[in-house]
Amino acid sequence: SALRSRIDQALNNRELEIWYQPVWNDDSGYFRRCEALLRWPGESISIQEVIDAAEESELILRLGEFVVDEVCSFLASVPSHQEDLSVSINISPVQFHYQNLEHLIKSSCERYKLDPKRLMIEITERTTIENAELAGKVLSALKQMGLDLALDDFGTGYSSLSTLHELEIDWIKIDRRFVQDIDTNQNSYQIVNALMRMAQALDIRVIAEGVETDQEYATLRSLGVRMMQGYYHARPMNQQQLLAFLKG
Ligand code: G
Ligand code: G
Ligand code: MN
Ligand code: NA
Repeated sequence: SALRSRIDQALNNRELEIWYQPVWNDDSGYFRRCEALLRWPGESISIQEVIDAAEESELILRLGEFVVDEVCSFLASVPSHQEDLSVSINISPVQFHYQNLEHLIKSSCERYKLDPKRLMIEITERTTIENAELAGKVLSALKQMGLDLALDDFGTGYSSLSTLHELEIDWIKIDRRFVQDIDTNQNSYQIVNALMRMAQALDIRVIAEGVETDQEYATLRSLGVRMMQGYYHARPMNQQQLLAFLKG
């Protein structure tokens, strides 16, 4: 397709960038974790459309390699006083099928002399359904390397308690849609409340996504949420901006 060939060109010309959105930790009062997010400066097309198009071909594998390489190279270069910074990377379900993720991440960490503990993997419920068995094997290898595992967009799909348990999920990221109307919709409020209790019982940590207002922040705190990611605390930013942001 036309879009796929533009993505192909963008990869060749290194037009794509990785931006980083800091995650707020209410306990420490620090940002020490962030999510890597693909960006295409100068293009108005949404990144979701880019990912969807890339997933129809082997382009998603090249994109995936680019993201891992870029993130490892960045983390290896951060100043020594910020060496506790860690980054989570979104992984497409397609990558589990057609890419040796374990090898990709291991070799990239070796190339940049990076401790794999500084990486986290974000998968969606799609991965746990479409490739359950294969994904389980790969994820368990990655966990042995020291990576943390997060289930993204939580609450929108079909993950069961047994999935969380079997895959040894360390984090769940509560989907933005529940945060968005947590102060106006009793259902959303009760769902987040229930998710928090479940996470505590299973010893899984929680990040709330899409926190935009003071009120949402306060409500989430009252429900015991400690980690938050959203425009209220920080927007996605490029490498230079992130380093300045963390310093300031
Ligand atoms: O940042 P934004 O809201 O535009 O991202 C849109 C979607 O694209 C989100 O679902 C996000 O998870 C996904 N996404 C962003 N960066 C990456 C990436 O590097 N790899 C994959 N597979 N998905 C990404
Ligand atoms: O699917 P995933 O959770 O990986 O995507 C996260 C996306 O959410 C990022 O692409 C980011 O741009 C977007 N995002 C992060 N914080 C906010 C927020 O506070 N509001 C909105 N509307 N989007 C956000
Ligand atoms: Mn994500
Ligand atoms: Na998400």
